[in-house]
This record gives sequence, C-alpha cells and structure tokens, in this order.
Amino acid sequence: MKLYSYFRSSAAYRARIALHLKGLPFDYAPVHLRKGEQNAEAYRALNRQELVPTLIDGDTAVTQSLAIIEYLDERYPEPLLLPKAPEARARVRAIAMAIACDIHPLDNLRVLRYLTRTIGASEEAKDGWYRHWIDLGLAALETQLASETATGEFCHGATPTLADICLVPQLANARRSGIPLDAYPTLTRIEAACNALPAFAAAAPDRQPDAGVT
Ligand SMILES: N[C@@H](CCC(=O)N[C@@H](CS)C(=O)NCC(=O)O)C(=O)O
Repeated sequence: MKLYSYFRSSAAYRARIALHLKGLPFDYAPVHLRKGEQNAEAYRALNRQELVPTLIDGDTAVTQSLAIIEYLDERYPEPLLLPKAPEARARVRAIAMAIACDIHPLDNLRVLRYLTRTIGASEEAKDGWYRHWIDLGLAALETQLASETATGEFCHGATPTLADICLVPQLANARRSGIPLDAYPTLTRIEAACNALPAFAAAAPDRQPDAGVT
C-alpha cells in the first residue's frame, strides 16, 4: 500500500494511525501542502479534491480519511476500529464526525488562506477564528465524553477506535497552534493513553519522513 501524506496533516495522521494499528506496512509518499504539491496535476489525478490523504491499495485509490479507515476496517478487520454493535458504532462515528466534519474543515489550510488572502482578515482575526472553532468543538466533546458511561480508557471503552484516531491529531493540531488544553482533562487523558501505544507514536508528525522539510 501507499499513503499520500503530509507530516502535519491531521487527516493524513488519522490514516497513518489506522495503518499502524492494523500493522499494515505502507510506502509513504509525501505531498508538501505549503508548497502546493496537492494542486499539481499528477496528484489531482488521484485526488480531485486536492487534499491529503489518498491511499493506494493495489489498483484501488481511496480518498477521504474516514472512508480510508472504514475501507481498511472492512478489508483488514484486525483489530476492528469500529465496534460491531450498531449503538456503539454510531457513538464512535458521532465522536469522529464531530471532529472530522465539524471542527477540522473550518481550520483547514485553504480555509485559513481564504480568510487572509481573499477576505482580507488580519493574522489576529484568522487566529481568533481558528481558536473559536477548536474551542467550541472540543468543549462539547469534553462534556460529552466526561459524562457518558461508554467512555473508558479510550473514547469508547478499553480499546482505541475511529474516535480516538480523530481525536489525537486534532489535539496535536491545537497544541501546535498554542491553544491551551487545560479545560479538556478527559480529552487529554485519552490522548495520553493513545500516545502510549506504539501505533499512535509511529504515526506522529515528527516521526514521518517529511517531518521538518521546508
Ligand atoms: N475530509 C478530508 C479532509 C482532508 C484535508 O482537509 N486535508 C488537508 C490537510 S489536513 C489538506 O490536504 N489541505 C490542503 C489545502 O488546504 O490546500 C479527509 O478527511 O480526508
């Protein structure tokens, strides 16, 4: 398998965690987002949205990190990243989507660039926008996870799931931007449990071949 990735991309980070949790070897194909390599024709032919990640498995190209992870779960079920019971599955998906659909897209590189370059927002206003949507989303998740009995060592029970795979990269992204996370003790407790696992550690941005490439 081959994964088109960028070390700082939280969507690619999700796919990397899933591959490592399943013990699937893969080639790492870097796409330098700040240099605009996602917009080059060769990459566009693979991913019409011009976003990372893209997974290549044999003749199949899969885009969208959540679709990639569900594809991996169906094709390589050990260990399962989505629980089997419909209620548990729905809860895990809901946590994952609260991050991947409601927080992350508002803070994507192209959105932040549109704010400053097209709308003319100042750096300060852009940073405020970023922080606003992160805090709004994380505060709701903190309340939810702290109050629900299905929360365990991880977002759902005693093993990592798709929910944790989305949580850890989003918190890393917030940390990199200097957002204080003290108000989210449940989320950071789960993050620490995840990062203690070799698969999460191996997927971390600073462990990738393109880490720090300028
Ligand atoms: N919903 C997509 C989001 C992918 C995405 O937004 N990727 C970002 C990096 S985290 C990207 O490629 N950004 C390039 C850009 O904004 O130009 C997924 O989950 O795969």
